[in-house]
Amino acid sequence: MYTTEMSKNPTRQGPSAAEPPELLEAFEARVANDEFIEPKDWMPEAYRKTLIRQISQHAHSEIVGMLPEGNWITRAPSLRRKAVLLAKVQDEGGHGLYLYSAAETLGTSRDEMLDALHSGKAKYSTIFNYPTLTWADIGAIGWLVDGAAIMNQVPLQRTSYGPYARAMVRVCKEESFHQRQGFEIMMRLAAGTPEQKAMAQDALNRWWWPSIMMFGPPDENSPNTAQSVRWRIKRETNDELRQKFVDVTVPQAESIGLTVPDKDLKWNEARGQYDYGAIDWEEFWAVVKGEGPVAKERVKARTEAWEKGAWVREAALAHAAKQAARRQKEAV
Ligand code: BYC
Repeated sequence: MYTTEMSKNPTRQGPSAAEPPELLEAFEARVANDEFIEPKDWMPEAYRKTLIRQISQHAHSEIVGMLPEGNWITRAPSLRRKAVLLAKVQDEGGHGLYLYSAAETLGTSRDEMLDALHSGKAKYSTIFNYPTLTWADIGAIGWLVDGAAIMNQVPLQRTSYGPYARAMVRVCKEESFHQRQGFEIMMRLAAGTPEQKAMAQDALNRWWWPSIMMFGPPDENSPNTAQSVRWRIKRETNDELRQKFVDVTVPQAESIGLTVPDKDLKWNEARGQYDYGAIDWEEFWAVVKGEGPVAKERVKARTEAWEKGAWVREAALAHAAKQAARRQKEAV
């Protein structure tokens, strides 16, 4: 089963005609009633597949997301910053594990999902295919990337699939600390020497547009949104979430004296929201297709980590087998 490739048609076509109408009707009614769907409940195949696609992509994003930040642990400017960053990167690893477990409840396996990541078939968030060039990038990731993640994931706490919704509760609490640590780094740099402030502004310049791309294509070009909203997998659309993120983040930038790199950004009194400039969707699709500045490096790093960790998996399995054998012996 492939996380990305497998799901294309059924998901976008909605429920298959072959599914028993009474089961489908009962399922739709439960979703409409805001009940959680649980692993052993009947669900349309396309619902299962789109969840595996989204949850596994999300899990991959968490573990690939450890790389750009992990890269700065040894270079963080103080022991406190190192400890905080180490804890944050460890949290992201934990998020990946909850999410892989949630996807496994839908009938896919960890090995299948990781195979799809390592072979380049699976997607993960475009944002992690950009490099972290300076310490300020770590601030920008926490502030903007975790900030965008929170905006996207808070509604997912009410997604219709129970295990995904429950995983999101803890993930969102942790992301909220992550966002604050990033903003605190940016705040300190922006209030520091002219060089430090310039470093913070440069990081904002490079991370702003990729961060607002993270929410996915505009609604009119988002093939999955309509069905996912109907099934209450997604509770808000890509554009709705992007707008909320812009509205919350622009005043934060202003409050620390930084400028959002968008000459068309302006408050729209009538809408009560910011208008923002055109997003470079060509760049977005190129990065989705694996052409991001450090895309190959990211997949290579994950593949090597998997291969080098083989002895740990083997040792854990051997230990579990020995324990099971001992328990069986004791039981007779
Ligand atoms: N990057 O129809 P659409 C984090 C793909 S990690 C790559 O709108 P959908 C963190 C999309 O998959 C945060 N691909 O799709 C970790 C689809 O292709 P397929 C990660 C993207 O699923 C460490 C196609 O474009 N968060 O928090 O309805 C450190 C059409 O799109 C992207 C999640 O994963 C993208 N940005 O909506 C710090 C949240 N956008 O699959 C922080 C959960 C779109 O049909 N995921 N594509 O071949 C979601 O909410 C949704 O899956 C998305 C996309 C909004 C991302």
